[in-house]
Amino acid sequence: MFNDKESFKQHFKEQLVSRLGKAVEEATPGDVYKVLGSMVREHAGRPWATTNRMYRETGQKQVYYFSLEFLIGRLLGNNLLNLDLLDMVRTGLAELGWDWEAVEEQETDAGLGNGGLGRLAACFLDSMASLRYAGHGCGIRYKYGLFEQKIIDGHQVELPDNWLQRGNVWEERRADKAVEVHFWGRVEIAEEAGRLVFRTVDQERIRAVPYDVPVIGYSEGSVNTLRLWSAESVTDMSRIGPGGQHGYHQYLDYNRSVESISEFLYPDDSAYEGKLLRLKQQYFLCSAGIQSILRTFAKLGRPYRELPDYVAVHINDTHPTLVIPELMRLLIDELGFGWEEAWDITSRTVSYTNHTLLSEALEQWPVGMVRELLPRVYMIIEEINKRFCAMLLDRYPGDPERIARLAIIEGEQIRMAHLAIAGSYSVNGVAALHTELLKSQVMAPFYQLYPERFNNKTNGITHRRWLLYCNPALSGLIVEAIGTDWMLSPRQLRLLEPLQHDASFQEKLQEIKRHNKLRLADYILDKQGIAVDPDSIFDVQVKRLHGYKRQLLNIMRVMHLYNMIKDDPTAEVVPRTVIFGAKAAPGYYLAKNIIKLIHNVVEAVNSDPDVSKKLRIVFLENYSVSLAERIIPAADLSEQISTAGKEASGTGNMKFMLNGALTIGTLDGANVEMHELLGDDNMFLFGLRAEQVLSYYRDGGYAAREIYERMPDISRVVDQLVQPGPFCAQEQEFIAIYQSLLDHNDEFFVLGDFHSYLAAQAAVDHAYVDLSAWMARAVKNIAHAGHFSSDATIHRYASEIWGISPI
Ligand code: 26V
Repeated sequence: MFNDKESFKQHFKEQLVSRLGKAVEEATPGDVYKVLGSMVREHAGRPWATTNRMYRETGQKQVYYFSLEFLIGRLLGNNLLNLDLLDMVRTGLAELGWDWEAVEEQETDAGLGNGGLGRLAACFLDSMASLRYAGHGCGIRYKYGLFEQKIIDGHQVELPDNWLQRGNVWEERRADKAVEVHFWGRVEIAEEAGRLVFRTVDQERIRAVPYDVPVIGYSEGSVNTLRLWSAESVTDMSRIGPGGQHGYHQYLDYNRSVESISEFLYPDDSAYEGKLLRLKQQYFLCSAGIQSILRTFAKLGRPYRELPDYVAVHINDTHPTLVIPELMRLLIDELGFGWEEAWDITSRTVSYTNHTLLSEALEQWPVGMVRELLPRVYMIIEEINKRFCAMLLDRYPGDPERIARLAIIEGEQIRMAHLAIAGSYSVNGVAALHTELLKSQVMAPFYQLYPERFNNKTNGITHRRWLLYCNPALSGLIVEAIGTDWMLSPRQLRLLEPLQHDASFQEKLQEIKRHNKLRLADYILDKQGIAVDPDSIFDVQVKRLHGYKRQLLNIMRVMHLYNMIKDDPTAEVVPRTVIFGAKAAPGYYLAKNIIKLIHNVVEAVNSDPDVSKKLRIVFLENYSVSLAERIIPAADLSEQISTAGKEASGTGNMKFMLNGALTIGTLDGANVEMHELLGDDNMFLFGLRAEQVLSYYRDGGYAAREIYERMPDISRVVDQLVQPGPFCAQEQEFIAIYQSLLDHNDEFFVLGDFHSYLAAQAAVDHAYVDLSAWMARAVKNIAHAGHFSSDATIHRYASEIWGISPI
């Protein structure tokens, strides 16, 4: 049906009628999306089956990437791109009178993630399929994804993201592959044939039903599977729960409680909260996923002790750490293994990635909660801890402090990172600096214990979605210049480097950037009613709102700039459009206060005729994958300004670089590696280094109030947070921010880095005035961005952690 354009058009028209029962003229863009999506899904059916059969028949090692989050966004355009059908379909639709963009916009984002961690999982799926690795995703089919953000009077309001409302053409429900997951109950221990056997009775039974989504690799890649689990009631209602109650009302209660498990994604990526429902989600995913893996493995007819030769289970942060005790439980209780052998199998199967250094995000589950909800799993965790501590006592006799620091259970808490490290064979950080800090600070005693387990895998992004798909004009220019090899080997983008100073190439690049800026400007005008100047610097910070990411530093320099222009309206200012996009966790008060502050500044700046000629501020509502695809190609300047040592890697930084934006940033996360590639001239660095930040935390010596008192430009801005004036209608409106800076000594060094940031911004202005030199830097950035392809990252995971090769 996709052999050529004419047959596509023919087929598409027939399908419109036969699937919808409508005449072609009656079809809406929504109809067109649905029919086209179904056709693409069907087209992928054959290669999907072929991939699966090959995996079955060759028995090659399979990787299962467990993640509570997969932030995949839209699939239609990306799937067509990977199938090499995008151009043909676009033209075919146009000839039938349909506008591709309008059709594409019909697809609701699959927003099953909070931010970087979930998006990384999505990029990895794309790379694994495209490079023909046997790697699959294992996650939850949340009924509601990350909340939709509405801004009302400058405040964030969260609305439910009912992304499945209009159906999902990509998923296949596989009722035949359902498994059961059990909660609560009590463990009965008996002796049978000289060994202890454990049976848990009186449990609540849940049916886990997988919905499979094909992950279509690029250009003859594999079609792997993203398996998303949904919680349902068991079908035989006779024995649904403790005591086997079975009244009608009990059933309805049970039903509601079951469905809540896969109801919504937790929207908090800032502070860990020990919520029972979240623990249920984690165990639900782990148990269903591991059972399904063991079923598939059983069909190979190999002994279970060979599991690590055929299966790798990777956990995306500690959220799926319960795969470790769950695999132990199944091996011991269901398959009859002894402890030692089960432990050997498990810890040679599981590997773990850490994504954060922030102590408030490290997961710890209360012992009481785990013991009640998962009694048998808790027993196993306790035994793991007991044996682990015995080993430590052996190794560090007379050092009880060290043992307490390493223990998995400490006080009444289970430390999930400790369990993840103890029960896996590989622990990796996500950028060089991050991994070094893990080894030297956060996880130092573990690094001393198991140095061979620690390794770095710097994050990456898929250039297919983040260049080929979202910036077709730039892709076209690159093809014109260096051919198409880079599409399969993104490092070949290096071939652009000689064109850095080529005037004609620069000009074309500039034209494309301008075109993308105009497209974004249209969107901004349409959505927010703000007119922006496409010749101004598009200065962009889009990412989750968090103290350490320092959107506050950015908006305070805008306030400062406003003050400068008001003081001297004739001052020379290089025009800027400062663009923000950010969701705040619903319970994160300070973050929400910063969103309100940004909106007040938007009001003050954009409505002031002195200021708004040179400066416009925009806050784009509901930042998401599809919005990122529109914003990033249009950016001139990428704001990556986190407090050094706090951002594990960042991946937005890489997307901007690939699309020819220059970075203003700190030496944090993967910015450090960008700087190594680009040098001082091609990046605007500023601020404290990670060691300085560390030494302030360790030894003190940072005094925010002193800076405030010494620096009139800083105190002026800080005071404007609480005094009625341009940015503050009611007195004390931003007292929380004010206090975080002065009373709590500015945890993230906003004031400490303020002048250094201003200096870097001045260097940006200076650089932008010479557009040709700016474009030369942009070319250099694009030329080096292939380094951050998730293909390269995945090759390293495959060879250095999972031990697999492409087919
Ligand atoms: C934290 C929590 C805390 C407990 C409740 C649920 C929840 C959900 C998500 C998170 C966020 C985990 C950390 C995270 O997203 N890290 C980001 O990972 C990116 C990919 O490695 C990396 O680029 C970012 O720098 C890092 O912040």
